Amino acid sequence: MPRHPLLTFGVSGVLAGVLAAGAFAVGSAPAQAATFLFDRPPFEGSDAPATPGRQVVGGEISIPVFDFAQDVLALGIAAHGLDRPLAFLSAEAADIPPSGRNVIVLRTLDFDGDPTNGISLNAGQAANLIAAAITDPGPGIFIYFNSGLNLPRLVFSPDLSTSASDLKILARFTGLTGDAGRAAMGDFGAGNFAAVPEPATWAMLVGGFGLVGGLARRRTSAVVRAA
Ligand SMILES: [Ca+2]
Repeated sequence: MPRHPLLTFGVSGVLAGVLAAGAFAVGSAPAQAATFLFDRPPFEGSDAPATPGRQVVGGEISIPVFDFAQDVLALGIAAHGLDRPLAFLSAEAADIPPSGRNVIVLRTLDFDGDPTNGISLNAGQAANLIAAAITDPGPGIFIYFNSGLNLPRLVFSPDLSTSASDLKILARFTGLTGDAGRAAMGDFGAGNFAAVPEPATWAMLVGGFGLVGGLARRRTSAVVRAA
């Protein structure tokens, strides 16, 4: 990084402006937003691609605190084969349309809708409920409430429309357990999800923005990279 006197001066001046504007606008330090970044190929290091068929691959990260007002679950575009924009839906399984949605918060909590045999749902059963509704092939992510672990989990599927696709559990929300956790399923919104460029592209973008962008971003957000 060249240390050009004019660049240093320019950055300092802009930063001072940002800090002053922030102080006037907010009056106190803003809460720090977190971005949970999933930008590695989801089945990297597993045998799922070689032997496909509803394999739930481990390695999920734990998210103890999730701020619904500002935190983001970010998926690498190429790593997850995302060929279209993210389209959010929070709904019961019966209300999932056959196409057009690839980010789903599944509000259904029971795999068979029969409470007399217990309320039970795992990742494969959740994926089955979604696949039964969706007919348009394509990758996507969903969040469901796991009855055994008693918390929500974030899952990637290379094809939401089939019950034969492999699954990769990306994260578990360890701070959202029990009834409070089930109620919090309704708090997820479209703003909590994003598709992001791969690391190389990301680096180019940040480089394009320059040092100002990098410093500003670092000050206002924390990025948690999930392997
Ligand atoms: Ca049941």
